[in-house]
Amino acid sequence: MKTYQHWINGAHVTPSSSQWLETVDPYQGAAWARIARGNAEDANLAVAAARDAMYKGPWSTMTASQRGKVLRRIGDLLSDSRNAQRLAEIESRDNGKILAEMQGQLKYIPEFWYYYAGLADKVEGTVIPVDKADMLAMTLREPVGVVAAITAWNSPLQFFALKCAPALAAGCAVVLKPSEFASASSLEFAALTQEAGLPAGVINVVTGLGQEIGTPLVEHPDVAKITFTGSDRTGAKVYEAAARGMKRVGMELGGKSPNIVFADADLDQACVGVVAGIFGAAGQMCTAGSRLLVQNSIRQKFTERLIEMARKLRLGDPLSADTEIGPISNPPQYEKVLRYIEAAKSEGARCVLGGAPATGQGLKGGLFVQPTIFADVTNQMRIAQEEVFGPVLSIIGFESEQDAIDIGNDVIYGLAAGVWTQDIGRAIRMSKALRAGLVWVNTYRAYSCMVPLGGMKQSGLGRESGIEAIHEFLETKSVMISAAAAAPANPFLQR
Ligand code: TXE
Repeated sequence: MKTYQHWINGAHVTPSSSQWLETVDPYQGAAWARIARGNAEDANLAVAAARDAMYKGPWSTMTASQRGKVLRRIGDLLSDSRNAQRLAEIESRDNGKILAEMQGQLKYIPEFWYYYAGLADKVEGTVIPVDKADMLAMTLREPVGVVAAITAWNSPLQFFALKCAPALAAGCAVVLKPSEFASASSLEFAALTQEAGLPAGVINVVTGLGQEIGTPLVEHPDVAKITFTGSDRTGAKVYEAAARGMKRVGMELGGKSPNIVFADADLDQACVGVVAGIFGAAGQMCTAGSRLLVQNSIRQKFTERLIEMARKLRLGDPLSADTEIGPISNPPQYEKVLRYIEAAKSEGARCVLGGAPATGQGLKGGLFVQPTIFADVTNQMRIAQEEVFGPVLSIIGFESEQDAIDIGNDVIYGLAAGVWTQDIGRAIRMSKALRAGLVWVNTYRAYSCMVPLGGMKQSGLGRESGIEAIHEFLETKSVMISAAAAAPANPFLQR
């Protein structure tokens, strides 16, 4: 069994507890590696390494252009097909995401590094035409400080890029704690960044349980900013702890995104978009289009079409090229998905596809759930309000555009939304009316390193991707310089 230590200050480091956690392959249903079970002592070590790298080491004296070049080389290393394939296989094995999707993701992840490499030396302050005589006033944009990045298990390498690329471009150093369910790819990737010339201590990866090493990281006095991806419940705890230290936070939390199909839509395209939006990654996406709002006049016809397409999805070994849906990533998540299916049935939702664990040939590991569709869902049901994070779709009918807006917005979340219509006016009206951080029209699950993504309402705080993300890791400092030739006559008169 492979053993993964922490990655601190450019070296593999044994956990101070000498304890380890097993990491399970959700397809085989067996442990394939062990990771360090970190604690506060390890957190201290990693934060000290990051602080020293940021304020004393070579990172502190490198120009922004030089930092950008390192980021570019990180992108190059990820573009190397051997590295990409190795990382894709590790992540597939660790969290069950299908290899084809991982390969696609890894083809794109370098773009994040290139984008922020280019942005690193374009961070500019301003000169203010200040209303004081003999004075120069300006703003400097400075790195916020040491960043703690806490991430979830569904897309570890993607989260690594989303958080670390803008943080490093801003000049910060990072301690990343990936999920205890899928830490291997982050550790492997962190070690690879050294080959790109990233100085030791700029990226550190520590592993373990949330309470044992996540909490000490969040509470560490030398951590200035926390960037978190995970559940809204844990996010709220982290937010509270961060508030006590007046730390900056970025939160990428859950969602219950409406995917809204109007009768005037191209129904072929819409059907593919709805299936991809909920059954891609076995529904384990924060942006999953888990509520299908479909106009009543086409509801029956569209539901039949969906069932037809979803029924054919191939479940199986995530490493096999034929597989379209892999297992649920870990046992607690598997149990959670099944609990929601039962809750939906008992609330009166009509199960029109799936609704049970998937068993049979090729599904030996046991963490498979059938693609599941519930019809006759009302927006008050738990299945319509709470994040399942699995391959479970709820269908809700609506009459008018206003109905679609009201139902679409009637959840605590506001991460993403999809709209399918051929009517341009309606597309614009809907894009404006939906309370979501990202609205897709006639597409779903389209992401770009240049387009900000983040939540409204309880889906989070701040934005990842795009130019906005680098500002999340910067602090404004104002500088006022007197050019007066002589001291003021009255020392107490404010200038
Ligand atoms: O998340 P947690 P889990 C949702 C999804 C899923 C649920 C639970 O609904 O069913 O979250 O997943 C660390 N202080 N999403 O249990 O608990 C933890 O170790 C500091 C949505 O994985 O939020 C892990 O690294 N850190 C999501 C990270 O927080 C703590 C993606 C996330 O764990 C901590 C995944 C603490 N007290 C799940 N407790 C999305 N937004 O994409 C835990 N952690």
